[in-house]
Amino acid sequence: MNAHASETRRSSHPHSLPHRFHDLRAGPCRPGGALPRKDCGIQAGPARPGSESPSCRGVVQRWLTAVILTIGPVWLSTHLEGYGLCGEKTRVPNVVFILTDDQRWDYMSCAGHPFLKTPNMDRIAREGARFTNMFVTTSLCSPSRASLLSGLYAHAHSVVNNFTDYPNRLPNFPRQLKAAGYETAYIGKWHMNENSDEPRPGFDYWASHKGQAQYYDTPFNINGRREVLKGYYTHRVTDLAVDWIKRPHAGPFLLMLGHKAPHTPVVPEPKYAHVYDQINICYPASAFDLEGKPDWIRPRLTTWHGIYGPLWDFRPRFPDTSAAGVKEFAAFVRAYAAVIKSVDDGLGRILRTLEETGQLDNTLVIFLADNGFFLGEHGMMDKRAMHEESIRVPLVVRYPPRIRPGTVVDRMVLNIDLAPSILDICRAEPLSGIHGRSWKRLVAGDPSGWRTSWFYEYNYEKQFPYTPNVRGVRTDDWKYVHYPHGDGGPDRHKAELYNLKSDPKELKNLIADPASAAKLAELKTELARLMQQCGAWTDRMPIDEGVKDVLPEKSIR
Ligand SMILES: [Ca+2]
Repeated sequence: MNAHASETRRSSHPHSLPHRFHDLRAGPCRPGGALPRKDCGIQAGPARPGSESPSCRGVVQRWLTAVILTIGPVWLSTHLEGYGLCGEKTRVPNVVFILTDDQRWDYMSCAGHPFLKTPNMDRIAREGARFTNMFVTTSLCSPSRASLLSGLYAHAHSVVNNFTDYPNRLPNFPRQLKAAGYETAYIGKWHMNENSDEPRPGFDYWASHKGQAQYYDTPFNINGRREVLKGYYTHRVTDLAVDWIKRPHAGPFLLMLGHKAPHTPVVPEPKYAHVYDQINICYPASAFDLEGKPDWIRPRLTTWHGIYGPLWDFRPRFPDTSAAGVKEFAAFVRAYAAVIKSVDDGLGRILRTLEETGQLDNTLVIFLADNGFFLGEHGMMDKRAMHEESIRVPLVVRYPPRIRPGTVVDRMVLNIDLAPSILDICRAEPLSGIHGRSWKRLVAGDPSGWRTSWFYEYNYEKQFPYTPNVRGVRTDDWKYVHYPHGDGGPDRHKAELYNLKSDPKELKNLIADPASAAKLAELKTELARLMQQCGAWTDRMPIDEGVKDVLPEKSIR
């Protein structure tokens, strides 16, 4: 894009809310109303050269300067807005929300990965914030995606498996933003309802497909027109996203981009197909340390979701419990990392496009995944269980007006928090009656009143009979997990209790440890309290039909 075009785009993009939205924020500029609203030079968004009114100079400016020097920018960013110390045209950010499918939390170099380099994910963390304790409340694609949209737990939004669409009656954050004047787009993998690629409500632009798609040549529905996008999925959806960002936008926009990667069956593009061939990869030690673990984990070892299973066709002859079988596991892990490299390249293109169009610093960029992924830990592959590798996901966020570069948030944040946080930062109407909460103040350095516990739920799937029903509670330092049968009777499987502070890899199950009995009782009480608080009580779930050594239908793999 040439400089002139770029300048034109900037000037045609005021990022101001519709007038009716300003009315919500009308009122005195500060207690006492001494500052006329129109004369305030501070905006919630980044200062723009030449945007200050000359009348702001003088007394007001001196007062503001003193406040800024005394109290500091974080306080300002979180509080002044509440007093209406904003410009006539309060800027709201664009939102670019990028979601990967099944990327575990530590597959970013900024999270300490030993060989995967993700410079663009790292850039967002470096110039914004990285959430080191971001979790999903159900580690399964569709339920987690519906939680991201709605701010609700799965039992409340009703998408409890991968075959249910997002209910049309249910509000979500894109619709709230659209109602607030945002232009909205969804590009890429939607993954709720395997059988429909139809445009979903709330999006002005739609480019998605049925089900899981393929890494190459996926048929898309683009605003009602069907077209096979030839080539590598990650790059094709990035092309669409880049083109959409470059379009003229009359106001603020929301772009949601759903990647297929690194969902199985992983297929790296040729550029990265052999990039990690020289990396030595072993089974994790916890795969061989199952003492004290629940009984259902052992029969899982040789199934579709076990380390000795077929590994999504990376292991043609299975089960293979021999030491030599690690070579296929290693090949799978290398490919899993390689497809994330392509995602990172695409992320770089999107950041560059925002930069070139002068919109980067007025865009809330959010990068995260819908669930984590076991890579052999406790002998498991895939997700669904409540161990850390499954429930912890990456989350990096960039928005300089609100987030200091290099911020690290270590409090426990959940997928149900994204919707309220985005609406809060964009000053749109909040969703009512939801379970999640906004981390706007948390990311600005104010952790007061933040949650210290949360509960997890997963329902047994007949289509993937490798994980029981799961209910559990996690605090900063402890985790209690149990596996209800589904009939209201006593549990048939052993439960798990971990001291995460002394045992972060969850190797020593303390469920039968007399010294931990008081903690166990406390956590059981807390789990019941949290479930009751969130309307998950009485708790309904399917009957656990056990771990079965069968392969899932090909169409849903
Ligand atoms: Ca997923």
